[in-house]
Amino acid sequence: MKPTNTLNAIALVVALGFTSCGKQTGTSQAERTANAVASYVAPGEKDEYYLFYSGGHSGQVYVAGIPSLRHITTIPVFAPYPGTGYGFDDESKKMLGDFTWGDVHHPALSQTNSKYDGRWLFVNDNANNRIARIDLHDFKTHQILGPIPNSIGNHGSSFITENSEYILCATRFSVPLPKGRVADPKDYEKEFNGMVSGIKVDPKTGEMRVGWQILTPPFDWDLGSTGKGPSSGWAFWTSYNTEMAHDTLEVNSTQKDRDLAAVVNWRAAENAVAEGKAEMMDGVPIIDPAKVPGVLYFVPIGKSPHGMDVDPTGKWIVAGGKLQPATTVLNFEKVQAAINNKTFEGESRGVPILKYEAVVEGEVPVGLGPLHTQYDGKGNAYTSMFIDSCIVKWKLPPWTDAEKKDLTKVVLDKVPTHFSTGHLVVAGSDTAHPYGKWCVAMNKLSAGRHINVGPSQPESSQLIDITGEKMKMIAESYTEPEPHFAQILKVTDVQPTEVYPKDENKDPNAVWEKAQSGVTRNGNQVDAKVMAIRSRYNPDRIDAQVGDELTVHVTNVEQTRDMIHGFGLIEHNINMVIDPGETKTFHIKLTKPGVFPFYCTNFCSALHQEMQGYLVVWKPGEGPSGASGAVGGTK
Ligand code: RUQ
Ligand code: CUA
Repeated sequence: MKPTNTLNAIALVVALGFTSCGKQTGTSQAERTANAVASYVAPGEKDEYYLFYSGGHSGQVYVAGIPSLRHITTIPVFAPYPGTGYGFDDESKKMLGDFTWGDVHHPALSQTNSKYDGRWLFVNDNANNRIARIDLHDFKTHQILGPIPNSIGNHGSSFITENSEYILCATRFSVPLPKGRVADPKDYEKEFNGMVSGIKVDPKTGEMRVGWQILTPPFDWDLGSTGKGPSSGWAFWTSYNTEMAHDTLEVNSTQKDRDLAAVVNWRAAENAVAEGKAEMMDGVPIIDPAKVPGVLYFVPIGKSPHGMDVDPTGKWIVAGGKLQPATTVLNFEKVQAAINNKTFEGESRGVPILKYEAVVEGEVPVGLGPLHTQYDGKGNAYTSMFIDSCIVKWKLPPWTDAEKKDLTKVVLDKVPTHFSTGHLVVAGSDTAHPYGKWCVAMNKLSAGRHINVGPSQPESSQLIDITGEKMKMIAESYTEPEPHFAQILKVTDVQPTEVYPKDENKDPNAVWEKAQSGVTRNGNQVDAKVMAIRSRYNPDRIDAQVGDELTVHVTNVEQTRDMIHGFGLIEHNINMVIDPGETKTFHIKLTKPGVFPFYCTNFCSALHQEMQGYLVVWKPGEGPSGASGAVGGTK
């Protein structure tokens, strides 16, 4: 079919509301009971898995339990979150920089030997070109890297390598480089550049830094995946807009019958940089693939694809072509052979394009709008169908001759979803050892699936049991906006701390007993070291003057699980939440005289309400001890 015809056909299908998956049939009472039991986590019992899902433009990561699908916590990342005081204390404020939002897309759990190691969770920010690290030892954000130089629209990440050596990223948008240079978008093809970035991860601390970058044509890079086993050291991304259009992309970027995927040899990139083959731009070594052969190749794949997923064996790479009713399965062995034998069908900006017929294993007719594929480690693939609204289970190669002749034979099962499933996640799919068992479909449109709460309709996710031959729809739940992908981790594969042990608190301003606490003045700098304990602050009075720079360090000296204290300061936009054993600091310039109460925001005891104090801001020259009035409060 010609592209326009395909588009028309799809438009017609969408307009008619026809889906090949059909409507979900009513479930019998016995099935309802069985499904309810399967997802029921009784009071006092706990879930078996964590679901970490991206919160899109809410800037956060959400944690739900599986199988209950209950929302358990929110991990604030790129946006302030008053619930945990994130974005109010000095440290988290500094991490957020000047931004108050991010667009979280694809979380990645750290891996060792292609298995989740329960150490870190990385997430990318499509909007402000950043990447963040959440430490699973306390489920908090500890680093935000970026904006990444020479990179715009950090969408094609976070894809982690088998031993967490790198987070690999590719740009969704292209601009003239270096950043800040201006060229007319009409000269897009000539003047604009995309980029692949290797973000190096410190194996001990998880600290990230920009390692190197590879210059690419201005295609819009989309989802990617890293290699393992035979494809170890490689990474893959789909793209749209290989037409290199700069306007009306809906039409102009859907002209060609195929788009190009990137095949990146990241080990070769690392070596090329070590051998001095890169040039510096904005402090980063950049490889021009036209000058350094062997680092980057292109492969034609289905039209306007989205997901690109390497299977657990590392042999098969599946791309979903949203505007083609099939997934494209690439054979990595054939990719290697085509590279070695130079079986090319052209080039783009000096980068060879591998011949499609030489690398493809087959096009599996899964239905309309294949978007993203996951694996159970038992030879099965699960693809989300955006247009058909369903999940399709199909069999990975190797295929029999009969199957090869008619690939409809490898399509095993379909389960309807509601509606327009974007992403799906199978537990552990991106490792060499998936947990299997559960699949979560993250639906783009809930379209009336929840009780009516007005036009801003909540998203929905659905839990599917994939243990049997046929998939089983088990449960459905509200999802925070806007899920773009998720990771599932077995609860027993991570051991988060429940309090910060006192002897691990290295904050020089921590105070553990009354004698250490107090207020001191140095010029116009007023420093308060406050101890928080059930249910009082010590000191509970801070005196200062208008014009002073006030720094307050609050230590929660509790070593008891869930004994959290807060510090809310009236009319100063200060809200800190301090976990047991933690010290947090805020800094403000005092600009208005008055008496401002501060109080504990977290319910901590029967006398929680009594946990309060006063910040007394005197007019200059006034105060209890004259012009420099700063007292330590009551002891
Ligand atoms: S993505 S649809 Cu980053 Cu698929 Cu959102
Ligand atoms: Cu401390 Cu409430």
